[in-house]
Amino acid sequence: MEYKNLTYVQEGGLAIITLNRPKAYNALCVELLSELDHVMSSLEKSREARVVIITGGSKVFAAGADITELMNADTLEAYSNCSNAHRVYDRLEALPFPTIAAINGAALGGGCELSMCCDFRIVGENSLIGLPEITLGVIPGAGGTQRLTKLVGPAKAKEMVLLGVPVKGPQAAECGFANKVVADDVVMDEARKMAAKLMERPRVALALAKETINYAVNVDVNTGKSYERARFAMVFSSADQKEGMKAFTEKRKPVFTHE
Ligand code: CO8
Repeated sequence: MEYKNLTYVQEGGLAIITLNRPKAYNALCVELLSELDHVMSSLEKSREARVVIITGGSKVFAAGADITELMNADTLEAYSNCSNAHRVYDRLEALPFPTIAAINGAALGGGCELSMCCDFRIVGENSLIGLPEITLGVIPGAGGTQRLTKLVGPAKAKEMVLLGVPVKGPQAAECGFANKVVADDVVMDEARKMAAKLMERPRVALALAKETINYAVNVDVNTGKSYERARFAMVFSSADQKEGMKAFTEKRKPVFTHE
């Protein structure tokens, strides 16, 4: 498929998705969302991808849903847009390898929600993060009320959603939204550094650890622990479990094969 609103490149194990709709600040129009959906299909099937970085480039991450497209929606259309966004965003969240949002500039509304489907967020110090939907007379509709609440707690989530005032990079890190805040011009370098470290880790254990933590967010501790037990047992069928533990006892660095 030829993409008009994003680029998708694979550099060895690193897949990089760059939202590319500069005239509309990377607003997530229906076509862009459908291209993202297509990228998810490629990534889910990929034997090569080990880490994904999503960026919007050096100026803006994404300014949310395309307001010009959404403004005349009726209730049924709004419902269907919301379901579609949930579906695509859930696919991103569930990818079986780590994902990093590299955020410069605005990550607002649906853009902020997209970044929350990633495992890590690295933000520039002048980035602008928030869910300003209330100022448009609506509420977040791509998982924001749920994911932001789990990330930063209900009080901060209510502050951000009910007031609709975005925060800058340093505050986003302080409240637990971002993993790291760095100078604007090194956001992508930092994301690449993190990706390189993650690619050294064994693929099977990474996938199972991610899946188990994602599960923890939505269930009680005992249910989560039984899920963990099953995946802990499962990881012992990987070659890297044998290698990782053997290397420790032999006092050497493990050579993981990601099998
Ligand atoms: N939709 C459509 N066009 C947009 C959007 C948007 N969300 N954001 C910016 N643009 C366009 C502007 O209209 C402008 O176009 P033009 O040059 O043709 O006039 C261009 O991008 C640049 O924007 P500004 O002139 O406003 O640039 P500034 O630097 O002054 O401001 C901001 C940048 C702060 C990003 C500002 O544009 C802004 O506040 N944008 C809207 C942010 C917002 O309210 N987002 C929430 C949208 S609603 C939403 O996301 C609900 C999600 C529902 C689920 C569905 C998910 C897909």
